[in-house]
Amino acid sequence: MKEALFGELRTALENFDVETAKRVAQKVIDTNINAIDAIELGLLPGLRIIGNKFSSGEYFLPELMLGAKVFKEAAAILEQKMPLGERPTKGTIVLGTVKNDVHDIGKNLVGTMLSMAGIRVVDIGVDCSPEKFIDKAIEVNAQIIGASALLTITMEKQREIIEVLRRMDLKKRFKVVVGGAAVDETWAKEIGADGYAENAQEAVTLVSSLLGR
Ligand code: B1M
Repeated sequence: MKEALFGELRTALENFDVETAKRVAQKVIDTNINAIDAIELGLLPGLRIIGNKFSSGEYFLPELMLGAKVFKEAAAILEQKMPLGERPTKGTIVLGTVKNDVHDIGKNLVGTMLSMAGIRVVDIGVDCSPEKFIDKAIEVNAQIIGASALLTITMEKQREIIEVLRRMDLKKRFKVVVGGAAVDETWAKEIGADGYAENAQEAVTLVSSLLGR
């Protein structure tokens, strides 16, 4: 049953069929199937297929945008069912996508999973300058700044956040974690980040351990 529904989600995404994707997402909820599995095993593989077709030149930007729209609308239904983390919160992270980068699907997923783990997430959106991350972290008294980057031309902005923190003598006050398809562990070490997570689950483990739990 659940494999069939995950397959339907993947196909709906591949066909840019938003109504079917939403209907199947609702069925996942109604039948008490794990919403995270539905995202990871249904929606994400569909999005990956679209991304690969974009890489190979079969698809162009409009298809990429349509795919993202179908993903977001179906994921919004699935995310409603995810349990919120226990209270009080374990700590606060300011989470955003770096300057000149508008990809937010992965960041949102990371934010949802962190919230579910009881971590307070202050999401500052996309296209965020280093100053925006830092000002917000000061304002909400966060322990961690999380920066997502999906493009090789924007990953450099993660380094900038750390450089600005050093210039402001705030590097010791905030831990910086990085992620996103463009980056890896080696990059995180090179720029002096406090951690790298490959996916949302790893982000929860990393952030929880940096918060000392
Ligand atoms: Co864009 N795009 N895109 N795109 N897009 C990629 C990233 C690309 C790899 C596609 C490709 O060529 N195969 C490519 C980048 C190439 C590169 O630089 N290496 C690319 C390009 C080139 C572009 C444009 C430049 C295209 C153009 O205009 N010609 C343009 C750039 C716009 C901009 O940002 N300035 C562009 C635009 C777009 C859309 C707007 C159409 C849309 C985004 C919509 C949105 O997000 N609201 C889009 C999409 C959908 C993609 C792909 C297909 C899917 C990205 C995604 O959401 N993946 C993508 C291809 C791909 O990645 N296979 C692609 C699913 C998501 C769950 O994964 O974001 O990796 P991800 O997040 C993961 C982990 O990385 C990690 O956890 C998440 C969950 O597991 N993670 C973190 C993420 N952030 C983290 C932060 C953490 C920790 C972990 O701590 C803080």
